Amino acid sequence: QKKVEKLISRRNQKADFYNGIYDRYEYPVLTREFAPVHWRYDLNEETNPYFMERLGINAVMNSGAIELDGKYYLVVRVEGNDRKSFFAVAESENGIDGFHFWDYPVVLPDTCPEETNVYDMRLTKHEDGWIYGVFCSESKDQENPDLSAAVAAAGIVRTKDLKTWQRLPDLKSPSQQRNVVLHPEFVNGKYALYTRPQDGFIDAGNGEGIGWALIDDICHAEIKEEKIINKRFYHTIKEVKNGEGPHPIKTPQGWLHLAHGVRGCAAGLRYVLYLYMTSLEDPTQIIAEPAGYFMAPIGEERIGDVSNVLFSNGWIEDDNGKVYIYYASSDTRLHVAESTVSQLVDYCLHTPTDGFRSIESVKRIITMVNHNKQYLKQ
Ligand code: M1P
Repeated sequence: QKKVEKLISRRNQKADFYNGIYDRYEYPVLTREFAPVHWRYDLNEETNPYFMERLGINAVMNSGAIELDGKYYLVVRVEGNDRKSFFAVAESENGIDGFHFWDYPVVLPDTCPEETNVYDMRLTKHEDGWIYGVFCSESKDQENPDLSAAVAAAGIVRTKDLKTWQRLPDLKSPSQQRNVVLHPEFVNGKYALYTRPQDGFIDAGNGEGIGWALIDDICHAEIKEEKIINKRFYHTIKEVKNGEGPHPIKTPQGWLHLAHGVRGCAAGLRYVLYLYMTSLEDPTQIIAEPAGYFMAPIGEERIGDVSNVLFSNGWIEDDNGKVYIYYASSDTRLHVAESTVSQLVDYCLHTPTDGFRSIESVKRIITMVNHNKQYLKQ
């Protein structure tokens, strides 16, 4: 208990990392060691004479994030030793340290008997007054004899207080879906979803990238038309897959998006984070997309259950324009990075786009060097 309390009360500080775009923090905001003792141990000496851990926690990671009445809340993906993920709320006064779990994990209404696993909730405070959570609902693919064959669908819940959750029917979609996110505003009087159509449970296959769909009725959500708004490209950080992170932040210059991109390499899949912007008038139109990644795993972030992965499904913009980005490393632990809306927009609008060829990258550096000559000391 003392060890857990020590972790919770540990003050976090900015790490010695610089790129002018965001600051990293020295310590993860949550690790599996933060899980309450009373989740894991039977505290009765008679029934647990060896004081043995009964319900181990394997990892805490991909978390939805929201600010409510000045407090910072995460709806955390917690994974038990039994491989099952579930959601649990953790709260903090300042968004960078002091995160502690509520006494009980979230109990989602059990409306889908075939559902095996749930994870990666995106939270959206929608203008209709509800807080929505859209998450991946995973089931065994009953039509495929392969024991590992699974189906991913988007589960939808809503709440007013993160305590009582109302479950709505899963999103109806012509394809499997993961990384589905609800846009915070109505568009043409409809709900709008960022989607990620995929052929299989793991493979995006012919799913071309991040999609967009307007939904008539969120209580019976169905994709009737889906438009790909952020495509994958050969020899980029999102060649194999991509997916929307949290819902975009509205800025005077456009909607600011955080997403993950995946590429293959000899070590397996490499997941990095990238930013892009879409138009306020037409959120399906990209207006800026810097080349390459915004954030990639470094140091201890590189190693974990699924190494070489950064993943984010939560960020919070506070009243002063600060942005707290909650990102998980290697499907194992959760960190925070800090920036501002104005830095992130500047990054998007003034970082060169991808030239898709080495020669174009060289040309960009030459332009930079020539521009900088006048500022270099002789
Ligand atoms: O293991 C890395 C990530 O893989 C999946 O993301 P995607 O659907 O884009 O491939 C998810 O299972 C995610 O939770 C996980 O972090």
